[in-house]
Amino acid sequence: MTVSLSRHGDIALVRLDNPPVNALGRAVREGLLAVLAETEADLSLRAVVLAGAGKLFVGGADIAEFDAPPQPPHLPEVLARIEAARLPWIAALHGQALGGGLELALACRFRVAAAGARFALPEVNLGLIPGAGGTQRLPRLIGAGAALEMAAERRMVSADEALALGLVDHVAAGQVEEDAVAFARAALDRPLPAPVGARPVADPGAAFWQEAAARIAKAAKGQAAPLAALEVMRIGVERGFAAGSTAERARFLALRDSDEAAALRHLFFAERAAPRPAALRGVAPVALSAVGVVGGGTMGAGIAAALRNAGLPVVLSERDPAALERGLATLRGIFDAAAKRGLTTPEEAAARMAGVTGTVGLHGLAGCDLVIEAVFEDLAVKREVFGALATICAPGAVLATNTSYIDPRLIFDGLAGPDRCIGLHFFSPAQVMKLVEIIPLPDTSATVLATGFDLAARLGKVPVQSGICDGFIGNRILRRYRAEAEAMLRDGVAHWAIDAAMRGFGYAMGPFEMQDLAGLDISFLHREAARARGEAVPETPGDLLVRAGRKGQKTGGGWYDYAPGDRTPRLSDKAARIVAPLAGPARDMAEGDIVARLIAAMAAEGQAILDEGIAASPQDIDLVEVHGYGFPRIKGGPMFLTARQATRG
Ligand code: T1G
Repeated sequence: MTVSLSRHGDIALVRLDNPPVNALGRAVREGLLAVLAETEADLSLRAVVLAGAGKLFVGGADIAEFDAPPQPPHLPEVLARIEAARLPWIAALHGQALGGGLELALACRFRVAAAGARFALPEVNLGLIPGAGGTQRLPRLIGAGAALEMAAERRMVSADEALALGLVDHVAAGQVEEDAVAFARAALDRPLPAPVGARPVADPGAAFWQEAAARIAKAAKGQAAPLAALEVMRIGVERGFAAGSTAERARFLALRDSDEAAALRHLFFAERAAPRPAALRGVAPVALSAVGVVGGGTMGAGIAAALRNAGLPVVLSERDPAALERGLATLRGIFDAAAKRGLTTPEEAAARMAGVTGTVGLHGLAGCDLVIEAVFEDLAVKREVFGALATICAPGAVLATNTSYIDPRLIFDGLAGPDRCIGLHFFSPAQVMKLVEIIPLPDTSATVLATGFDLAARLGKVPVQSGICDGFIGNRILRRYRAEAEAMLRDGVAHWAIDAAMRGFGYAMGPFEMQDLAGLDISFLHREAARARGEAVPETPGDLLVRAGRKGQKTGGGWYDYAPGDRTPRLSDKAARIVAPLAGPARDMAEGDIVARLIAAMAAEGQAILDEGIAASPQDIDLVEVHGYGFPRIKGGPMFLTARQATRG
């Protein structure tokens, strides 16, 4: 029963039970109307307490409904009828009340929160605004300033903050339902406050709205929803609840149909499906009590930091005391920087560092349940490490390589216990980047694969399983992206025009700026190694630049020039002269055409990756691009964007 009704004397108790998050789907909305009618008709009742079953009150409207037209009864109408009811409703709020769940609580006459309850309007994360009165009722309870922080700026408030703000009327000492019933009885002995929607709201004035608009627009980074929330809230404050509600509904419906909201919904569900592949349902991972990391360079230290941030003890191994000291210093620097930025406290930073044991050589890793290798990208070096680990670590210890492009089958070839070997490809900086490509080998056991996914989930990362091919999923698509960009160069399109187009699309930087940041010599060495193997690898503009000593930012110039200590790319006549032999006669290309051609190349490579079974779904490819390569989130990913454009014709 999604909406049940019981009676505590003259107080009705309505309980929502729609696992897993009591989303306000159609059945719940119909159920609410049914119990509303029943309680209104029951003259023995004096009030209604509304609660949620399970771990939280309500997680919001049912997002899964948004890909289809809205179905009645519509949430704003259901809430308006609750608000106007003869009987006052009292919301008993535990866990979280999010989005439509908070809006439901706002339609009640009172709100009682369990200690530890939290409240937010996260619709902007989905490219939406609150669509059921949140932008109108909230300012009438807590003022426009705090309401705007919640509706447009992702502010979440605790039960105590909510009490201080006036968002809730009482914080329960005990069981929230019982407290709410007692609260209802006491409230009935006093004159009732007006329904929230009928309460007055102070207008903070034009200067407030202008300053807030500038602040929100800057933070929105091209997203439409946050500013829309401000605009409809302002209408409601300046012109009244009815006008504001009409404006809110119109803007909500328009955003609900937008490409941006569809993209963010696509990622919302993809991100929740990623840590739980169906094939691993019911497979228990290896219990991890200590994790070893081999290599204290940028990647190794980042991985160690991510492990510590998740509370896992780490043994960091390096080949000699000096290298170990450098690795530990890098790791300490990561924690200290997080404390300096206020992401953690200095005490927490020290505790995270205290959970790291440094060791020279590999024997100190003997007690680890999982060892992640992050040494130099050289097959012989990696093979030597794992050859030793296979004898040092317990037979059931999981051995993982962080290789970004070497075939893991070559790394583990001939090793005892092949079922415990796996690839875990982290992205730098590993303590920040969410993507982990999980690369099983033919013999990798389901338990070890489940351990990879479980580890990614514990680290708060987005795991994507990849088959074995050159570059796995992400670097293979990156190679195709770069090749297409260089093909456009040969067609005469300027590299700075290509970069500008991709920055306009939403990337932090274009493909050539990205090469300057990462260093042109890395892919140059790959091409040279392939040439040395006798493969026919045509000369590229990148080769010409590296041969001329222009490796990117690290040499003060690559595709662009860089002033010392300044990462701002400046157009370089020298670079233009160097690549001229491989560039076609100059021609213009519209930004939209540049973007379309590069996205099409990425999607074509993605389709090939799907056809080869390297990736399991288009969603996985989009997760790789968004969480590993900076694909703009509000565009959804190359596979989503291409499919949506195809349906739009
Ligand atoms: N609708 C539909 N399904 C949802 C859902 C929702 N609102 N929230 C979660 N799920 C599914 C999720 O896909 C997963 O499914 C399962 O529940 C567990 O989720 C009108 C328009 C609530 C904090 O944005 O933040 O209200 O993979 O793994 O870690 O103004 O889910 O198991 O099949 O995340 O315990 C606004 C979104 C909606 C909140 C729980 N609300 N959800 O976290 O579980 S729009 C949100 C969350 C709206 C109104 C507007 C989290 C959570 P499956 P989970 P969790």
